[in-house]
Amino acid sequence: MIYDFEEFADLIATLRSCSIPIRPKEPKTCSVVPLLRDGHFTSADFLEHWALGVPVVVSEVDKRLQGRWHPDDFAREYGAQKVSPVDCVSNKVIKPAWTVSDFFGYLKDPGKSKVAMKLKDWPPSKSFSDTFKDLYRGFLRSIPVLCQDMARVDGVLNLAAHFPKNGNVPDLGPKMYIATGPKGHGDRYGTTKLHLDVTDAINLLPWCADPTRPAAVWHIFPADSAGVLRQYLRDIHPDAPSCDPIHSQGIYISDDMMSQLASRGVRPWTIFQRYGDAVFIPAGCAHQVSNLQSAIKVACDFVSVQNLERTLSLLQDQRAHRIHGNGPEDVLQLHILLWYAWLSVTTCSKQTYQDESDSVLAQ
Ligand SMILES: O=C(O)CCC(=O)C(=O)O
Repeated sequence: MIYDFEEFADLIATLRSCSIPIRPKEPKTCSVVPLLRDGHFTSADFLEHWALGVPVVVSEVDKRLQGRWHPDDFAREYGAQKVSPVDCVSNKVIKPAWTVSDFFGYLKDPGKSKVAMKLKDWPPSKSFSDTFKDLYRGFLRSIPVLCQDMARVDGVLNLAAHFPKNGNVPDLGPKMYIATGPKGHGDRYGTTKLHLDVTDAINLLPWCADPTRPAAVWHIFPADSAGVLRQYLRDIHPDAPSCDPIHSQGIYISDDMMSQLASRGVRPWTIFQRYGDAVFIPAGCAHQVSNLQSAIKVACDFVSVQNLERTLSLLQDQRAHRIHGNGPEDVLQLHILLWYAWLSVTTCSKQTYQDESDSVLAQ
C-alpha cells in the first residue's frame, strides 16, 4: 500500500487551522469495547471505532511478538542493578532499593500474603531503546501491522514521529509497567490509579504468570465524561487539595464508586487484558488499571490525526492551568510537532521503517 502524501499533507494543513471535524459531531456511543484479532481486520474496521474515540483491543499480537520478556531474562541480564519498587497500596517507594533480580523473583512468585508491588520507570523510557535494543524492535514489530503507521514511534501517520532526530524530541516511550496482582479480591487500590494522557497510547501485554487467565482489568472512561468524573471526585473528597483529581493520579475508583458514578450517567469501558492483547487508549480518556496477577506490559504514546482535536484542546486546558501556576509542563510541544509533521510530509514522498523489510508501506 502506498500512501497518498498529498492527501495527508492537505489533511494536516486543514487540521492546523483546526477546522475539519475528523470525529463525527454526534459520536455514536459504543458500550462494548471492539475486539479485533490481529491479521483478521482491515484498516477501515479499526478506524470505524478509533475515529469515534472508542478504545480498541487487538488480540493475538503475541503470535508476532519477538524478544525475551520473561522475568528470568531480565533477572539474568540486569540482575545486579538497583531498582525502587512502589507499594501499590500506600503508593510509597520501598526503601532500601532492591536488586532487579530480587524484584523479578518477587514478580514470578509473590506468595499468598505479600504486598502488591510495581516498578515505575524501569528502565527510564528515554533509554529503553538503547538498553533493550531487541525488545524495542520486537515491540515495534508486534504492533498490529495495519496500525503501525499510526502507533509506531516512527510511524508516518503518527504526528509526533516527524520531529528531527537532533531536536528536542518528545518522550513517547516505550515504557514498561511491571507489577504483581493484589493481595486479595475486590481491589480498592489498583495497580495504576486514575489518570489521563493528552496523547493516544498502545499498551501490550507480553508476559503474565498464567496466560490462561486475564492479567489486568482496565476501566477507560469516555473523554467527554472527564468533567462529571472530576466533579464526582471533588464531591467525595471535599477536603482534598484543590489540584485536579484526575491529573493528581491519587485515586482508584472502586466498585462502589463505579455504581455512584453510574447514577450520574458515567460508565467506563471495562477491558480484561490477556497475554498477547494490545489495548489502544484514545487521548483524553481517563483510565485506571488493576493487575489480576503478575504481568509485564509495554506501552508507547502516539498522536493520531483522529484524536488531534482532543489533544489540542487538552493542551489548551493545561496551558491555562500553567498560567495559573499548577499545570503540567508542555512536554509534547504540539504546535512545533505539527509544524514538523507538515514539513516532513511536504518534502518526502515515501517512508520505510529502518528495521523492517515487511513494513506496511513497502507492501
Ligand atoms: O498497566 C498499567 O498499570 C498502566 C498502564 C497505563 O496506564 C497506560 O498504558 O497508559
